[in-house]
Amino acid sequence: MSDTGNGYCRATYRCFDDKADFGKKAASIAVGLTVGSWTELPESKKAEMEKHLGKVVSVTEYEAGGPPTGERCADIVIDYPDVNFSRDIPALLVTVFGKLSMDGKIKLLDLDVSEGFRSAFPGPRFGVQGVRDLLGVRDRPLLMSIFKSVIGHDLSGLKEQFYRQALGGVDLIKDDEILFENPLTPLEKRIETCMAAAREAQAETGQKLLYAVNLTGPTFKLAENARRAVAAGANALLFNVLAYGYDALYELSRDPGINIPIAAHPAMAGAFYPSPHYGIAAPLLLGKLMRLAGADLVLFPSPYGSVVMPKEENLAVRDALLDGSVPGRTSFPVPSAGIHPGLVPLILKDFGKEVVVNAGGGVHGHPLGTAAGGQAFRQAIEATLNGDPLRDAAQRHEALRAAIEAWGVKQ
Ligand code: 1AE
Repeated sequence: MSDTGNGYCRATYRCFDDKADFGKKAASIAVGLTVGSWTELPESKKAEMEKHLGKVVSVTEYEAGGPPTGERCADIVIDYPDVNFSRDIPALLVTVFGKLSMDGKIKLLDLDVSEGFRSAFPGPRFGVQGVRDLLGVRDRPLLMSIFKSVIGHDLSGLKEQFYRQALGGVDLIKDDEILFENPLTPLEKRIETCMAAAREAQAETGQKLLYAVNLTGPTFKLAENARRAVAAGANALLFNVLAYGYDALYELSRDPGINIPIAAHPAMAGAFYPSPHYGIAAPLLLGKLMRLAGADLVLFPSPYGSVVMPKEENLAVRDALLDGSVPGRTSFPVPSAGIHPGLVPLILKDFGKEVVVNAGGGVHGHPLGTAAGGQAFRQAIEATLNGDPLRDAAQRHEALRAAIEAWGVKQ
């Protein structure tokens, strides 16, 4: 998120309308979301209220038949004075897109916060470098696998599944986001069991591993539950950010008692970003705001797999998470959903080394089993980094060969 640096936070919208005067629309947003009314104010009052008034920065119109959807629309940029809102993400969002989100066809495309606003946000505690340091892996993309078939399973079933994933050489294992507090695998027991499996696997593989346990429960209990998780030996958290709100992530990420990385899950993101007409654009929703709120890793649908996000948007999410010109640590991009080893060359081509390759079905659905699933991914990553076509590498690696036979290779 670039900074405006001048005491204003800048919002960019795309507004669709067949007939509207977009200049007037922009002016009514700038006034309506700040001082309420302007022309009716006496001159003496205007001087007093000036510092609270939103400013229209630009209005760029597209006539019908033009980009981006063929409908008549305009990109409207408005600056909002910091003095109007407190330094928290809910206040910012309610100011720039509270009532406005319900006022016709309008989408929030982007936000650039002021230096003053940003100064309240330390950002990710670990970020890309911190996660790499914890794992001791610096020279390759990371590999994460996702627990599957967890509901209704007990601790021994979970332990077995964890161990097999770990044996495959993954760097991180995340809970399924739909695994909540439950009598069969309660939080502390789950952590103790899985971390014991991680130690057993480490004795075999020599590899460190982060287990992102799903942090759940009522909002006001999250911090307490996270501290319980840390006390039980958790070394990472998974968090459904959009269900709770960015502010919950912000509070967790800066809590001194919760000093482990947090992976943000994108559950519910589809209610916000896919429409061209409504909602919040993916690079802001899953990129800038997640990083600002303190996510160390951010999962989002990839352009390759089963829950598809257009590639241009995907790469913009990546850029928002990794942009080195933005103050604070970078967040690891985790393009996800429907990922299998045959997609690794595409992922690395688009994301380079700073990416977490993440798969559930692509690990557990491997024809030779879960451990072979992880191995196939590691083999695919190594081959791609060495410039080896996957089909050539598959001649030397049984796990990769079986994966390619099952899922193919995508160019
Ligand atoms: C976009 C989130 C992906 C996710 O959480 C998940 O569980 C993916 O599973 P697979 O890899 O599609 O089986």
